[in-house]
Amino acid sequence: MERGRGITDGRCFPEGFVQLQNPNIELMDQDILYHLALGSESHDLIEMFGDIKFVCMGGTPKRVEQFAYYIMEEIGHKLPTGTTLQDISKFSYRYSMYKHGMGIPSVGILLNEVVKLMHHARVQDPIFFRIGTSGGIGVEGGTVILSEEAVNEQLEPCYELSVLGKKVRRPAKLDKKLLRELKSLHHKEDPYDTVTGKTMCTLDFYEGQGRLDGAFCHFTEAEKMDYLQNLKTEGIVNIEMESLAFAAMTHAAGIRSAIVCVSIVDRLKGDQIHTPKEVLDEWQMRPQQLVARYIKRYLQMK
Ligand code: R2B
Ligand code: URA
Repeated sequence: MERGRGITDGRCFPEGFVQLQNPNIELMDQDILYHLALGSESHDLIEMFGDIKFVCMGGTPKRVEQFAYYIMEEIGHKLPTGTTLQDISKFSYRYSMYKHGMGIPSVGILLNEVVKLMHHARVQDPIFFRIGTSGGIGVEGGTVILSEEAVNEQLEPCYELSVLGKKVRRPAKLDKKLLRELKSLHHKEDPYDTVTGKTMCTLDFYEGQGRLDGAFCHFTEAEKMDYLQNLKTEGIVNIEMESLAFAAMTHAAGIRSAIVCVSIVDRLKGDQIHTPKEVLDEWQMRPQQLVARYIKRYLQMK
């Protein structure tokens, strides 16, 4: 596969523009990005979004909003008088407030539309980050985890979806250079570890992640521990619910991407999230801090 500008293991497209692998789109009078409430003719997407460099996605509106304020502070970006952060998609800034809900279907819909948005807006070489939470495997709560690759429940680095009733499998690859760069931005003074490893993506939080505390459970604690220990042996460091689609779709679109999650529970020690909210809030800032360091360094080097 050809290598592109700044793309280490994704696809190459001229000038770094995001290309769509769908000939239908160019034939349409207008492409309506329904879930983003945007259209390729109703909005000037190039003017609004053409200068985007980074897309940061998270599951909860609060986390994403917090990140937007945090990164503005970090890079010294001021909103024009009279505008607020909610106006951001109207006034063309470097980043936008995109949240997704929980799980692959939710992030999959959003990624379809955000990738199309990148294409219509003629964004060049964007970098996508997923900032999230996860359950650690032998990794204590508060640890930041950088995904080397996303794997499914069969531990294959492969996103499977049904297209016209047939299973299609796509590689769930993340950018290796970006991972190394992020890893290098961990400071030794940080009061937590930053580790790398494989991330397992599941379709369910409870039985699907081997929890004993869902509404349904038909396995024993010994079976659960056996399962989780085996995951650890296979190099899985955390479990969450979006990484497969995120990795596979950004890779297929030739977009460099990384997944930065914090562990909110060590699954080898328990299932329930006991940690007080204030502590969880502080932990959830950690992936944001790492991504902010990357963005700041990028802006300084420009
Ligand atoms: C992490 O946390 C959520 C479940 O609590 C899910 O969206 C995920 O990937
Ligand atoms: N998110 C998950 O999907 N699993 C966990 O254990 C914690 C957060």
